[in-house]
Amino acid sequence: MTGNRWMQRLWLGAVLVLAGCATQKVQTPAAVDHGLLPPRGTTTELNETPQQRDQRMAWWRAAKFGMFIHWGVYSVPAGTYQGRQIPGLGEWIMNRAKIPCAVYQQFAKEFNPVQYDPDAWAALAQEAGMKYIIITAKHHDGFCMFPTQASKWNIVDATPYGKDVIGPLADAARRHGLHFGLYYSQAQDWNNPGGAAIGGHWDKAQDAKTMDDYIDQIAVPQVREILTRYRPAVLWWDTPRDMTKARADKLRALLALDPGVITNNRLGAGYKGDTETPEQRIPATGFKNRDWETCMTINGTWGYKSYDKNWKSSDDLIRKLCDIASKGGNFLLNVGPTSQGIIPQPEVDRLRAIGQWMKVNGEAIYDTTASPFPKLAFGRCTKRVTESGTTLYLLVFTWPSDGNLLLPGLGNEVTSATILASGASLPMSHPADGLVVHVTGKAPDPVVSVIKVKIKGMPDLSPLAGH
Ligand code: H79
Repeated sequence: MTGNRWMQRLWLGAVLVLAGCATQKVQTPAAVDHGLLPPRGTTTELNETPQQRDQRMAWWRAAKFGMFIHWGVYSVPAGTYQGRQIPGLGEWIMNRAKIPCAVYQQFAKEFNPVQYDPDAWAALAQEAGMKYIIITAKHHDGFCMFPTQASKWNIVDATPYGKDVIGPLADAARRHGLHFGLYYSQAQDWNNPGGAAIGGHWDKAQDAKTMDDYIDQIAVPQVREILTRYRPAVLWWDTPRDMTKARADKLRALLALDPGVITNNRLGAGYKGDTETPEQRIPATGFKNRDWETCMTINGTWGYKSYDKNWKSSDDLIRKLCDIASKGGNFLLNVGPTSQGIIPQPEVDRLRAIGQWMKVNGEAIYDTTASPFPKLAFGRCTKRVTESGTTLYLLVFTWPSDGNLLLPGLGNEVTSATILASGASLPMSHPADGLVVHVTGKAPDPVVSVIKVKIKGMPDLSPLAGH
């Protein structure tokens, strides 16, 4: 850390102390220390200008690929309760099997992730080519993976492990140059009384308080804790069941604690947040004027299930990443660690395979925007527009048997076409129906080969494009 940065920190510290003493109001944006993160803007979505919003979203838009981590007490039963394999998502086991609160809480006594190695997780994300990590601070079972003053139902007070796992991962992520975000299930809570439950409560302990009590006594204080303690770059809400405007407003007001934070569209009460969040699916097209992120599992569950072997192939995942990037979105790909603190090997293997591809071809993914073409016979495309022109990255899923990669309707003057991996130049021709890049032999990459095409100006497509 440079001397300058220390001075800045000292100054920030002084402001924080003064702000804390003088008033109970939230800190001014200037008082927010982002650690190793770049500045995340200075104002909330309520009153920011489009330019400020672009600045706040810039790192996220460039990142394209992130790691989702679903980790909690549900990794102890790992999909099995009373000898029965419970269908559905691993993290939903308490709800699906209607496990009484007192019984479910016993699982915490077996949550002891002594093999947890946050640096290894961050290194794995980095090796995969991911640029951010988002971990479940609290899922629908209400269990906090961080110490909290609001409830004893947390990793420090309720498990033999007895230590925070969020802070060490935040530090490790930042050491590896990754942005760090938190998932917080704000409405559903099946253990802290008064929390919502999709399908309704099944244990009278859940009725001991109202949902307003739950929001005031659990959700609001805990979101305040995580925003101030870990400074997440993303706050990922989920399942806004029974979120009235009054309830949502109390949580939304907390975002002023870190106005640079990026939130999704799942707070509730009609708040749009910053990002659309298609879950387990890739939309047919991107979203008009909206940032978006597909979140997806590698097998069929978010939280660890010992017997779910329904693994997507690494080839499939690489193509999904390309598909998403070609539509202007981000890919938030999940891992579900065990109660020992281990990311299952099939997930590690797939992330490494994606990383191998990204090491060679990442230029075609990071900091790109959506394809200008509605449809391409050979695969997908991304683009990067700069003052000196546009680079198109052709993501070739199907290597053409006739050797022709047609960009329908593209009228621009072309500067060059190369194979990204080797730099080899490729001949081109410009027939009436678009631009054709000519390739020979077999695909340079067995999964997705990338051709880099530089053109002058912005893509200029005739009305015939895509027809
Ligand atoms: O955290 C992961 C999921 O647990 C969470 N979002 C991702 C990121 C999620 N919670 N709810 N849902 C997604 C959608 C709700 C699905 C439901 Fe069901 C259908 C609830 C009841 C019926 C799935 C099937 C869960 C129980 C049965």
